[in-house]
Formats: sequence, structure tokens, C-alpha cells
Amino acid sequence: MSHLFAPFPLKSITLRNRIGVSPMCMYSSEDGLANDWHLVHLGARAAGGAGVVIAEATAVAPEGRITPGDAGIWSDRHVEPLVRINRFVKAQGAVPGVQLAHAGRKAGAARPWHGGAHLADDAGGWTPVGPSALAFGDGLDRVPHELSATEIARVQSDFVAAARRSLAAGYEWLELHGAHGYLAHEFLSPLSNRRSDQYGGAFENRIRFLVETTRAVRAVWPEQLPLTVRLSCSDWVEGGWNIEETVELARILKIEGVDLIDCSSGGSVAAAKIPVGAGYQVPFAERVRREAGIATAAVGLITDPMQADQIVRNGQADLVYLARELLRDPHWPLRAARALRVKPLPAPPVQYARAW
Ligand code: 531
Repeated sequence: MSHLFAPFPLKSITLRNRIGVSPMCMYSSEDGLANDWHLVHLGARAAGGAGVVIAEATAVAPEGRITPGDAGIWSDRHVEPLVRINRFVKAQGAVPGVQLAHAGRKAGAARPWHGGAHLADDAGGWTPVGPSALAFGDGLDRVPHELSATEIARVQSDFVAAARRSLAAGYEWLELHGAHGYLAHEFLSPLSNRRSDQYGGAFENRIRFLVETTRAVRAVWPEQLPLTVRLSCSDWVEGGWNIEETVELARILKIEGVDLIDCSSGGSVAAAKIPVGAGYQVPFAERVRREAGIATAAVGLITDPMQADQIVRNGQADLVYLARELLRDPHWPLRAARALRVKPLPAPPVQYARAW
């Protein structure tokens, strides 16, 4: 039976355990460039014992940034500082991963600590883009420019170029962001996609943007390296994207060469009633894993070592991604191993050994 500290082989990669650092926006870049903050933030969590360390939503185009402080990988200039970070993450025994993203209609906002609302052009904002000219609302009120078919192809080629650069940067694990009300999810959800062309309407059309993007990325991302997709498994609203559609999409993505689905939820509708609680998204990971026959990661309010271990032992997910709990304690994996009486205990960095 698998457990939280069993190694996880996927393609040519083997994670030392089932714990992933969930991608977390730092909003701390200038022009999308990684800096000392990212080295320390990601490096600390690699030293803390996680199996895979997934760098924050990294924009494939400048207009795809949630805020002007987002990480980016839209030019070759972005690669060099990432190489240094990924070398360090690997040296700590973790696998460096990245989440490639385009924020769609939610792009061009202030950092959360500045309120998170859309910025006017003269305050550093820009007109966002989306599948349809419908604003998200709730402070993200700018009406997106509706992408033409040619512009869609351009965004897809941005994802491909970003995937090539990710490889050059030393990433070994790629996640495409298809969740949280950002561009790919905006195409998936009938609540944000009102198109009448081949990218809107029926399920086959709403999934087209993500499926085509995945196919194009898979063609340049090495076959032997994991390609994963984060999905919002439910919009949590009547008439929105749902778990049944997620399972069907996961089956299709598997055929396209996706190795794992990272199962999140929400983000399409500000007023959605989400039953937030410990592990509230785990049932999505379980269902996708069972019904689509693909590896999954569970994420969302996972804080307790026993809880995380049980998720893996029960076969609800292959991996457990932690976010805020790892902000509180970068050494959570090492502490969890002790709490779970894992034998042999994973070794802390030699420099820290006398503290453990
Ligand atoms: C929070 C969020 C979770 C679930 C649905 C919507 C929003 N996160 C999402 C992050 C950015 C910061 C806020 C990303 O997915 C990039």
C-alpha cells in the first residue's frame, strides 16, 4: 500500500515522497523575472523535504499576468535566474516544477495586498482578454477583449514557447493552469464562454482551447517528463462546469499524454457557495483518479500529516499538494515524517541535522 513517504515514479522522474509544494503566487517579480525572493521561497521548501516544488503561476505572455508582479516566462531573458533556482531545488533532492498560466479576464489586477482589483491603464493595468466579452466582476470589472481565432492560436504558441523555455530553465515537471477562473478555465465554463464558434457552446468546443494547447505543449515537452494539468473540478454553481465534465476532460487529456490531474475547484464565479473545509477538494481527486484512470493530486486545506497520509493510503490521490501550510512551515514534510514515524526518517539538510 502506498503512503505519504513512498516514492512516486512518473515517467523518468521519481519523487522522493508524495508531497508537492502547490504553486503559490508571490507577486514579487519585476517584468516577470525571478529574483532572490523566489530562490529563498522555493529553495526553503525544497530543503524542507517536499517531493516536487512547483513554482507559481508563470505567465506565458505579459498580458496573461494576474498582477504586474507575477512571474513570467515570455522571453529568453526569464530563463537564467530560473536556472539558478532549479539547480538549488534539485540539489536539495526535490524535483523543480512550474505552472504555466494565462490569467485571461482576471489579468491586470493589483497585488492582493493592494486590494486585488483591476488596475486602470494609467495605474499599470491593461485590457484583459478572454473567450467572451464578459467581466468577472467583484472588482475585476474590466471587460475582456474577446479573442479571435488567430489570437487564440497566438496564445497557444505562447504556451509552447514557454514550455520550451521551461525545459531550458531546468524544470522537470510541467503543470498547465486550467483552473481558478483563468483563461483555460474561462473557455471550459459555460458561465464565462458564450462563444458561437468552434471554441464555445458544446462540451467538445469549450474544451478545445485546453486540449489543443495541451497537445501543442506535449509535442515540445519531453515525452519522459511529466505533464500535468490543474483543473477546477467544479464551479460550485448550477449551470457551471462540473465534476462529470471534469472526468470526461481528464479521460481526453490522458489520451493527449497528460500524466496527472491536479484537482482544485472554483474561481469562475465570485459568489459561488463553496463548502470550504479540511480536504474539501479531495473527493474530486478521488473521482477523477477512479473514473478517468489517471494519477491525481489532491489540494486544498490539507494541513495534517495523518490526513495527508490517509489520502494516499486510501487511494484518493497519488500526490498531496500543500500551499498555505507550507508557508507556515517549510519543513512540514520533515515534521510529518516524524509524526508518522516513517522508517527510515528522511534526512534533513546536513547543515540542519543537529536540530532534528
Ligand atoms: C486562489 C483561488 C483558489 C481557487 C479559486 C480561485 C482562486 N488563488 C489562485 C491562484 C492565484 C491566487 C489566488 C492561482 O491559481 C494562480
